[in-house]
Amino acid sequence: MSDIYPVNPDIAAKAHADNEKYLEMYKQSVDNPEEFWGEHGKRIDWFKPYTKVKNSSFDGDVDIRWFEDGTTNVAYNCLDRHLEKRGDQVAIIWEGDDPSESENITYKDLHQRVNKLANAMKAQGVGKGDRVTLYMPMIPEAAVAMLACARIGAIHAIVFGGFSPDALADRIKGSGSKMVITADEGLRGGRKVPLKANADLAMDREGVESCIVVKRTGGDIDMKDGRDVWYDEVTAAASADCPAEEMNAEDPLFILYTSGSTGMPKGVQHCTGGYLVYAAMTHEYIFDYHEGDVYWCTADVGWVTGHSYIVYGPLANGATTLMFEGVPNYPTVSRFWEVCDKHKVNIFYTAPTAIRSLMREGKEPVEKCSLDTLRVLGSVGEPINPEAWNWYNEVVGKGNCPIVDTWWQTETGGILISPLPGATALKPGSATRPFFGVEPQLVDNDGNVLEGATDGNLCMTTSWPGMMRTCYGDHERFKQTYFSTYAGKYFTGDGARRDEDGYYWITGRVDDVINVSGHRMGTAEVESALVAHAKVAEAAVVGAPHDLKGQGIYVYVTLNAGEEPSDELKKELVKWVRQEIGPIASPDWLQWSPGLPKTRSGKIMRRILRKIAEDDFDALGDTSTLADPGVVDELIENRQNRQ
Ligand code: 6R9
Repeated sequence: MSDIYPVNPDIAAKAHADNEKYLEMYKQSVDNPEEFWGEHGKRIDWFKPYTKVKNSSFDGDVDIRWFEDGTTNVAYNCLDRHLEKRGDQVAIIWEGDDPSESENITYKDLHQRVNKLANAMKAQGVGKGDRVTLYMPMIPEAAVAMLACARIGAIHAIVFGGFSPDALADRIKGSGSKMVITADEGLRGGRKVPLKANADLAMDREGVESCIVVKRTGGDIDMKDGRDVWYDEVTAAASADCPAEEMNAEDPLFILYTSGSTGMPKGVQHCTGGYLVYAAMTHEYIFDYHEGDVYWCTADVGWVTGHSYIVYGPLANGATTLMFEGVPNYPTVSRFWEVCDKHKVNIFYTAPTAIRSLMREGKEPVEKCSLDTLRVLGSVGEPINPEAWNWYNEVVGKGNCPIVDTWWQTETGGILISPLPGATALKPGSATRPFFGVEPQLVDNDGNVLEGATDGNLCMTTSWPGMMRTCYGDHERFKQTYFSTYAGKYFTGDGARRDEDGYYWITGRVDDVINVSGHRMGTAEVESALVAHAKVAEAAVVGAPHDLKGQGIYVYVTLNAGEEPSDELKKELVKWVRQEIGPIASPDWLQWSPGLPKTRSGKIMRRILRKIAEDDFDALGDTSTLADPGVVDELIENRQNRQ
C-alpha cells in the first residue's frame, strides 16, 4: 500500500474544483466533448466565434481539428484583452542570474514591447506563416519575441540555449527559418553562454537572411552587415501599434524540436486556438491559479514547459508569471527559496532533478527562508521518486502545499495527467488522474486493451484541444511515430501502471528515448554524434539510473582498428558529443567495447546493454541468438562503476 495524502479541506473550499466537481466535469468532458469544450473554448476571446468544436480522427490520415472555423490571435489573448482591467498589473517578474537584478513588466508595458518588436520584424520582411528561430537566454525579450511572432502570425521555433551550433543549424534548416532572434551572450550561474557566436556558425551554414540581437551582457560579438541588427535599435525606431493578425484556430503557433527513438529530432507543430484554450485551462485548474497569485515555473522557454506554463497559459489567464534567468545553486543553494520570498511566490513548479540536487544540501538552506506565501507545488519532466516527493512536501511545502505531479509531453501541448489541488488525494510518485477530456488507455505489446489495475503501454484514445497536429513538413512521420504502433491510438512512448484507485504511475519510456535531468534525448542522436568521430567504429547508447539526473547517458564505444583506448580519448569523445549536440548530451559513463552484442542479422541488442549498464545481470534474458554470445561476459567484466 502506498501512502495517501487526503485533500486539504481549506484548499478544497477555495479551489476551482473539489473532488465532486472534478468527477462531474470529467464525466461531462468525456461523455460530451462537444458541449464541454464548446463551453470552455470561450475562455479565450475569438475574433470570429467557432461553430464547430471537435473534428478529429486517429485513424487513416490522422486529422485533428478543434474550433476549426474560429479565428483569434494568441498575443491578443495574452495581452490586449487584459489591458482594460489589468494594464498596470505585473505580467512578468524577471529575476536575473545576479540577485541584484530584477524587473517588473506590466501588461501595458509588455503589450508595447511586443508591438514594437512585431513591427520591427515586419520591417525585416517577416510575416504570417514565416518561421523564426529563437535562440535566447531567459530574459523578458524571449517572451516578447514569442508573442511578437504570434501577433503577426509568424511561427516560432525555439532552440534551447544549451544546444550546439550544429544542433541549432539543423533546426534552422528543418524549420526553414528566415530570421533568428538571439542575444549577445546568455548568463547562467555567473557564466557566459556564447549565444551569438554559436548562432553565427549556424546562420553562416544555413544562409539565414536576418538576425535580431538583444544586448544582454555587452560582450564582444561580431555583427554581420546586412544581416544582423540590434534589438534596441530596431525596436526604438518601431511603432508601438501593431494590429494582431487574424489567425485561424488551426494555424500553427509554434514548432518545437524534440527527440524521438529514431532519426533527427521531430518538429512538433502546435496550433493556435485549441493549444491556447488547453494551456490556459490546465494552468488555472491544475495549479489552482487565482487572480493575484504570483506563479513561478522554473523551466526554460527552450522546452515545452516554458512555452505552455511560463508564457502562454499564465498570460492568457492574466497571471503574474515569474521568469528566472539563473540556476538553483547560484550564488547559493538557497536561491530558489530566496526568490520565492523576494517575490512572494504562491505557486512553484519545478523538476525532480532540481529537487534531488537541493535535497542533498539539507534543510538549512530552505529553512532559513520563510516560504510562507507558497500554496501549491508542482513537479514535471520525469517520475518523482518518493524520497524527493516527501522532502518537497515536508521541507519546502511544510506539509501544507499540495504537490501536483504533472505528466505530459512536448507533443501533448499541456498537462494530461495530474492531481487538482482541491480535488485529488495524493500518492507520492503518482501523477494520479487524467485532466478533463483526456482518455488514457493501457495496452499490452500486442495492442490488447488492459482493464483495471495493471501495467501497460500508455496510449490516448481520443484527441484533446492542445495536442500537436503534425510533424512540421512531415505528416507521414507524425502518423508513423505516434499512431502506427497501436492503430487508431496516440502512443505516448511511456509505460504506466494503473492502480486499484485508477491512479496512473508513469514508469518511464519504453522506447529508445532517455530522460536526463528531465531533458529528452534520443539514444540514436548520441550514437550518430559518436560515430561521426574519426576514431569511432561503432557506438551504442543506453540510459542508466543516475542519483541526481534520474537517468544518465551510458555509452559503449568500439574503436576503429588500430586505435587504442585511453583516458584522454575518453575525454575527447565526451567533449566531442558536447560540441556536436550540446552539454545536455554529455555522456556520463563510457565503456570501451571491442564487440557489441548483435543478432545474427547484425542488430545491436540494446536490451542486453541496458541491463549491463543497470548492473542487472540476472535479467539479461536469452542471449543464445547472439552472433557471438562471448561478448556479453566481456562487457560485464569491463562495465563502468556508476557510483
Ligand atoms: C513536459 C515534458 C516528456 C517525457 C514523457 C515522460 C517524462 C514528463 C513526467 C514524466 C513521469 C511526470 N515525464 N513528466 N514522467 N512523471 N510527471 O517533460 O515534456 O520534454 O517532451 O518529455 O518526460 O517520459 O514522455 P518532454
